[in-house]
Amino acid sequence: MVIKGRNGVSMKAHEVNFDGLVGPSHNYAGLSKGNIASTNNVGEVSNPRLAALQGLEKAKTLADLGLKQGVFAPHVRPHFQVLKELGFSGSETEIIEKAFKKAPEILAACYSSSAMWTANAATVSPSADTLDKKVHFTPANLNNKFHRSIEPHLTGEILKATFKDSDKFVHHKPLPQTPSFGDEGAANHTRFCSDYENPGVEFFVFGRYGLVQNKPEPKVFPARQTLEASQAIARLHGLDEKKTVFAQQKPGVIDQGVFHNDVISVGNKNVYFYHEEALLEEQKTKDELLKALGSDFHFIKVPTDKVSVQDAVESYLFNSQLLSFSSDKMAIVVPEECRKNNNVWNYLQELISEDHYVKEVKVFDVTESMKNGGGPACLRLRVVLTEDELKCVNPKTLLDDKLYLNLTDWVKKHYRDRLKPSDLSDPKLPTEIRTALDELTQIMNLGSVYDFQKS
Ligand code: SUG
Repeated sequence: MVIKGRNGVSMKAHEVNFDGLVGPSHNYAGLSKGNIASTNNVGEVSNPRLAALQGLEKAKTLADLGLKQGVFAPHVRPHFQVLKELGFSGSETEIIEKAFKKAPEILAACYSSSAMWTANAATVSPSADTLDKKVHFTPANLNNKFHRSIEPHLTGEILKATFKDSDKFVHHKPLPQTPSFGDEGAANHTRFCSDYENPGVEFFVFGRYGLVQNKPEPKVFPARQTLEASQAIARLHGLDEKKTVFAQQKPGVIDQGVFHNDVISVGNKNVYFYHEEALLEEQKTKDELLKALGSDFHFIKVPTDKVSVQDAVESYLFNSQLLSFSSDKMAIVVPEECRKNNNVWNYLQELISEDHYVKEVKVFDVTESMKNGGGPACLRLRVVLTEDELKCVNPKTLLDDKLYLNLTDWVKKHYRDRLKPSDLSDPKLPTEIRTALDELTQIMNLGSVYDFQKS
């Protein structure tokens, strides 16, 4: 049945996955302490062209299967403004030369293509959940890592260029840039619902308290998301307190490499797929979720004796996408690395033969992203939109055959197939990137979203 809202407008809603297009400077700089893949692959030669094509292939395959799929443009790199703010002066060539010589780690951070992991771009609340019945966006401040803390401003601009209509979409500023309000966006946020158009339960998982002392927290690696940040977002978005649940991640698993909750659990509709070690207070959280949703909730708990936390971190089993292909059938989209881990692969076979909802495994090769700790779920931001709201999205950001062809041609024309750390000193690279991105803004009708197009 199609629900009709005010003025007879269709209120049916869809989950639209917006995948981050990998940027032309994708490289392995080992920038993310606590993210084991990033640390382990530091200095390796990357292939930006392959990385971008792998991402597009995943998005297109899912679009061809009938799912709604969008794309977010990459950020421009290097971030010259930040390099200047850090005291590097002169012409752009001189800035690069000096930074490479004196502080290559700063240059690498300012060259990172990390905005590709759009699960960290923002937290999004669909209109069915918010007080003013508009879709709310808050770009994540990402202040735990320098290379990511330089993303929020442009992320906000790209979101505004994609979701323009102020009658339907509300864009908030990122939270204050201080560790107490560390916010990593949708990587620690899940929305449960009986159907996308119905009011849902918004579930925020945090790694530590930002302002309250003497609370459990990890000892080895940083916890990036704070409770205070999650609470602020819930307030800003006008969420119903009775339908909002907060829970802490187990600090010990962060110390084993689970730097975001989406490395240890994933949810879709009324299904929560999670590892036994994911939550500090598992039963309490489940009770709260059940009460808040007030209808059938299906919990799939993966036990440690079948899949260890180490298996989960190596394979990224939980950094999967749980996607609804019909009202009662879901598929789990996993990275190729899941096939290579026997425990995980055996578990997945068991899951699809026994589970009532999850009926299929779809495997994708996103190795280039995985080597920096980003699996299928990191590469997408979920935005639930009614059909009416979907009509107001910039159509050139929604993936169809034509956009896919344009984007793959564009990648093949502009991207290098090899990038090693010393290549970041190449004075030709910034111009190469700007030429590519200038063309992209036309393909995706983004306007002059990049600073270099404004001067
Ligand atoms: O923030 N990696 C990203 C991976 C983000 C994954 N996102 C989610 N789980 N939602 C990060 O750690 C590595 C970049 C480098 O080392 O060059 C990096 O930023």
